[in-house]
Order: sequence, then structure tokens, then C-alpha cells
Amino acid sequence: MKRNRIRPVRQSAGLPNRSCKILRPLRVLAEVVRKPKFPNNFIVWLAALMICSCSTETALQRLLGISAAAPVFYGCKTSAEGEVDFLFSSAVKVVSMYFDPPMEAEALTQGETVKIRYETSQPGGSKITADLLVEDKDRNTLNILVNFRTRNNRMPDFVINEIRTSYSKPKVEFIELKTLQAGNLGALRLFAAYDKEKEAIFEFPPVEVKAGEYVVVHSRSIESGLVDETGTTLTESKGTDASSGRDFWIPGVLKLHSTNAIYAMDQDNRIIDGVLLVNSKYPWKEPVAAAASLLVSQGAWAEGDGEAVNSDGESVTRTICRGSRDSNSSSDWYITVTSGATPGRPNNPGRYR
Ligand SMILES: [Ca+2]
Repeated sequence: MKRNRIRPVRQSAGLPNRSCKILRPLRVLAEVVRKPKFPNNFIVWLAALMICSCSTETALQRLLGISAAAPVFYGCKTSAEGEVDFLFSSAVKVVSMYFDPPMEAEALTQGETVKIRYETSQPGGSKITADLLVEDKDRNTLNILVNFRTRNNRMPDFVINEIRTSYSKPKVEFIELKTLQAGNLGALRLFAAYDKEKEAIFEFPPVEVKAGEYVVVHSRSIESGLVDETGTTLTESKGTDASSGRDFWIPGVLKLHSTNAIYAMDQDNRIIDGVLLVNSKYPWKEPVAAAASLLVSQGAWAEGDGEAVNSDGESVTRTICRGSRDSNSSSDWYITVTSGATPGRPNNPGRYR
């Protein structure tokens, strides 16, 4: 089934709300009118109004002995090539499904997990919008509109190589990656726990990279001519800090803090690389501590929660740089010399600290 049409999100119980709203109050008012003291008994009349305002869905559920609670959508994940799982609070079956861009698809399993197999010529990590209408055994329906990214099984290994958390217009904060393998960065997510607790700060579109590339994600889009360089030409983007490497730009404005847990995750929630930063200006707050524990639990950070790279002294031109080591610890990192920032290029080995 394929169609390029998307409806807005809608959630409804199986029985029409319109009849609930009309019938229930009428029935209650009829009972009140039958009472001998009506309309003089104001208390009874007020009580009737209060009863009318009760949940019509709950009342109908009691009256007819059915469940009027619609299923809840928990989320979706692409766990295998050509497959996507949609997770619900209760067993459902698919009534209709549409995708944008359009693609062939079929439901392999129904229930609390609806597994859908799809066929598409889009590269791994492409964003797809799914419009699903599902129904449970009591005919409660739920319409969901959600984005997911197609499976990318060619994620290259890489390290986080350089970070700037200072901002002086027009020079913006950035995170630089250095690829260790060729592959596709599509669906890779970058996180910065101080700045966004649970959401990714950036998600890569499909982009083929070679081994040894420098990929720079700039945290503000405040100039004109900024282009995400997804092709083979690495000089497309304008902007003061557009580099000879591969540039990407976070839309809008994101302040990147110098106390932080910065990490990159693939579609299986595996941390490919991460780094903990601590600066005396900003507290080691709870979301950073939680992310630090996550890094430690996955082996992406070898030291304990709170053992982090000291970022005091970092500035617009003195960035936080990785040396030649990758031991997942603060000893891998240093603050480079004044005017030592190198977005999109090998790091300056000179050390401020
Ligand atoms: Ca660099």
C-alpha cells in the first residue's frame, strides 16, 4: 500500500463522542425533571449538572461493559534492514498505513508490537513519515503520524575530535568528528545532556564519508549561505567557520555548555563515542550525571561519574582537543593554544593546558 497523503494526529475511542455528549446529559436531566420538587430543588439541579460533567467515556464504559480507552503509542524503532517496529500499550491491528515518501509496505505482525516490512530505494538513515491508523479489539482507534529513519547498517567508527563551547558572534560552538572508517552517517544522533536532556541536538541525514574525514556540526545557524554538505563537494557551505571538512549546521540557536556529556549514538542506542566535560562556571547537574552513568555503563567512558575533562580556560580560539589517544578518559584531551582552533582540520598539538 502506498500513498503520499498525511493526516494530522488523531486519537479517539471506538464510540462516537458526539452521541456521548448529547445522550448522557439528556438522560440525567430527565431524571432530575421527574423529581417532585423540580425546579425548586436547586441542590438536586446543581448535582445533576455536576454528574453531566463526569467523563462520558467512563459512564458509557460502565453502561455498555466495554473499554473506551484508546491504545497509547509508545514509539518506533528500526531494528533490522527493511523493518520498523511500532510499539503500543495494548494489542492493535493496522487499519491503514501511508508513508511519505511513498513506499511498498506490509504488516508482518500485529499486537502490542506492529512490525512493518518496507521496500524503498532511499539510502540508509533516510527520514520517512508514517501515517498509521490502528484499532484494538474494542474498536478503539488511534491515528499516529511519526517520523522514523530507515535502517543504516553501514555506520562507520569515528571519534569526537574537537569541541568548542564558547560563542562570539559570528563564531559559534561546534563538535568535530573524525571518521576512522568509510561508511554512512545516516541516522547518527548527537547528544549534549546539559543542553537537551533527552532529545538529540542533531541527527544526520544519509551521507557517505571516507576514512579520515573531519565532520563539523556547528551549533547555530546565524549567517546566510549555510549548507549541510551531504555530497562529495566539501566547499559548498558559506559562513565564517565553514571548514575544509564536511560542515553541518544545527537549525536555529543551540548554546553548547562547557559542563556537558557529549556523545554520539547509532540506531541501536549504542554509544560510538562520548566525552564528559566539567567547567567551574556550570554545575554538574542531574541530566549530565545521568548521561555520564550511561557512558560509563556502555564502556564509552572509563572513569567514574564526575571524572571529566576540565574545560576551564576553553575559549573561542582555545578549543577542547583530542590528542592521539582514545582511552575514553580525560587524559585523551587538552585545551589547545590561543588561536589554535581547527574546525574541519587536524588538531593543533600546541597546549594551553
Ligand atoms: Ca580539528
